Amino acid sequence: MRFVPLLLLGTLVSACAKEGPPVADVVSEPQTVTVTATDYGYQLPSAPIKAGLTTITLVNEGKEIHHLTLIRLADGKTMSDFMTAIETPGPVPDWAVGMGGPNGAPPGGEANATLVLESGTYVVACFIPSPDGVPHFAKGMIMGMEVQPEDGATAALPAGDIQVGLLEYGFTLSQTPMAGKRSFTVTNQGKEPHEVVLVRLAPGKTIEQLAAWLEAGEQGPPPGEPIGGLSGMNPGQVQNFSADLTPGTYGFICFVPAPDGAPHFAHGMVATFTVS
Ligand SMILES: [Cu+2]
Repeated sequence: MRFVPLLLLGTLVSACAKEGPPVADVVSEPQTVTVTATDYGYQLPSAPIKAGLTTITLVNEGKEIHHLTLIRLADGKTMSDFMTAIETPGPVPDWAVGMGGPNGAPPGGEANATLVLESGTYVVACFIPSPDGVPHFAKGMIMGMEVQPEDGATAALPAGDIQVGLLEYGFTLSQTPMAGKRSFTVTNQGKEPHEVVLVRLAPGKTIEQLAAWLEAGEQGPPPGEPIGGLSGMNPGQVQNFSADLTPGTYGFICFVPAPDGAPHFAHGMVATFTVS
């Protein structure tokens, strides 16, 4: 195994020598976009958002848990087309593609997502339900967002500390995370859209108890709290998120509905791990 890094290095060096762009042209720092969430709305930055490697931070100033789901609309489709489509029961149309975004921002906290943004027209929306059962987007937490073409070369998505796979129906982890600030690279390896919510469980509580609590509209004492993750991603999507991990028990969970209408966690899409 000790030869692998040397071989990889050799491959990278020769690839750069042949076709790599000059170092000065590569933008290595991601564009940063900060979005504020309230009960129930978003405040997007006033500066234009460009395509390319981007970190979106969702700052939750509300009293409820929020997320930001990026939905890219096919060319020619509008926000009002999307509003009409989601009022119709059944699957989301093919022209609206779930492209992740920061998930599971606790009240007073934040969540982040790093991704290579494509230019185009997006809808940003929160699908988390309130205690009354009404999802936040139906209370106004939905808006359009334009992403302009990038200026030049952009960096690729960096590899995170831990690789996470999403599939029907479960999670794979390349390793158990250690305490500290950790970055996760999440790939949807399945055939359906998936999300990941990272939760820190309260002592003695299970991920199933937390799922039931969230589904019931966060009533009663919380069995844990979300500390980040990535919103609904279509198959093939890859994004990063980071979270500060203190020793304790954590879980991953997916709430995306399956074709039978049941959320993925009810089909077993949960995972638990202990950070020491
Ligand atoms: Cu899922």
